[in-house]
Amino acid sequence: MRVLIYGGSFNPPHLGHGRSVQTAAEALRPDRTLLVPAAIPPHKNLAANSPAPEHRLAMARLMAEELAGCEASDIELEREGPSYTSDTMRRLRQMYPEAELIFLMGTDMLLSLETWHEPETIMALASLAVFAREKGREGEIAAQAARLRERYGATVYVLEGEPVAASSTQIRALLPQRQGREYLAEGVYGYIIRRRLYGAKPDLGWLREKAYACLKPTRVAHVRGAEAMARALARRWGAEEDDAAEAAILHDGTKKLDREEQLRLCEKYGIMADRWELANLELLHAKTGAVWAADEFGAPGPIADAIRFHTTGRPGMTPLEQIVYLADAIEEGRKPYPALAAIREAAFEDLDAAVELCARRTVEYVSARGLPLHPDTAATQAYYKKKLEEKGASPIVWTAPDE
Ligand code: DGI
Ligand code: FE
Ligand code: FE
Repeated sequence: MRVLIYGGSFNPPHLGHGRSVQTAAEALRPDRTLLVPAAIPPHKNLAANSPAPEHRLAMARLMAEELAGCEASDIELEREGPSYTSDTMRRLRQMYPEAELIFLMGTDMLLSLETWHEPETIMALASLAVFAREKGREGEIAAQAARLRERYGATVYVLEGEPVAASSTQIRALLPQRQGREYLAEGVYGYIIRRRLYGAKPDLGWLREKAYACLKPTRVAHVRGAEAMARALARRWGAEEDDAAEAAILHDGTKKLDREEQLRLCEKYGIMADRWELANLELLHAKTGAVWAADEFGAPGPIADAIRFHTTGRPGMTPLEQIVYLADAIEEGRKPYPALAAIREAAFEDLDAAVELCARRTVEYVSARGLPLHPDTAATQAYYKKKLEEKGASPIVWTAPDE
């Protein structure tokens, strides 16, 4: 039996790791392949914003699921203190008394092996495998392999093949820029975004794909329109454009759920539907959408709040909240309604005036249909009316042609 072992910080595990271990497995044909995330890597300090070992293990497991014949092992997380490879090999020897253990390592690890904790133990218990990858370092690698063989009786496999160029450091730097997804297994990327590990923000192409899959096909055009309008308003008002887009992409994510499903989400997330929301399901999706976006896609507070208040608004909205509230109401594909043109124009002139008019129109719309008015809508209209008066502006005069 042969067990291939690939240790590392896996911070995060990426497709470069995946390709390396697969290429090694093709050459060495192990019966088992283990990714072994270090709890506390002894050789280097983890970057400051590194997630807990449990997260790195969970991500290694998710990546392993997408690699044939590969699994992640928690053996280094079971131990206290630095994760010495020699201890890991002792443990693996107990688990696989008859097996050839093969420890896959990078060039620098091979070259520095003798400075590790108990290198003789590592080489006595395990064979070593290294890629002859780095151009110009083949000589160094061959010399070190020969030296370890001679001096310690080590078995060293020097493997052919050029693994993918990707580094965890580089990926960690890309994730907050909404980039880096192409270096990660799908499950790992989703895990990172959901928890916003490394300060990650979602790639918006990826997010659209995920969010649209939750919509009725007929609603996709509206959400696209809301994103475009949110972007235009964000540019106009100096808000972060991609954050506005993110909120818009997610804003109606629970809209298609029926009453029962909405209420199940309330229960799941421990939120209460108020009596207006229970009376009019149109209102509830804003509340469930916000917690859904936070839970599924890690939407941070300001974005979740913009979703939360996109239907009714609220007093004292942030610019982002105002932008999403208005973008939803005035996107290019909105079925025409009275005051649409006036709100659209106002949205680029004065955000407060536009929000006031939009809320005022909702009050009129709701009362014309005999629906109960949500107190948040009433409070929003009153708040912005007062705010306009305080800044010496007056609410937009607008009367429906038929009124
Ligand atoms: O989800 P969308 O259709 O894109 O738009 P939305 O989230 O703004 O929802 C609009 C619906 O919500 C519309 O049918 C009117 C309703 N609504 C908005 N404010 C109130 C309201 N319904 C009641 N009963 N009370 C309100 O204050
Ligand atoms: Fe909505
Ligand atoms: Fe909407």
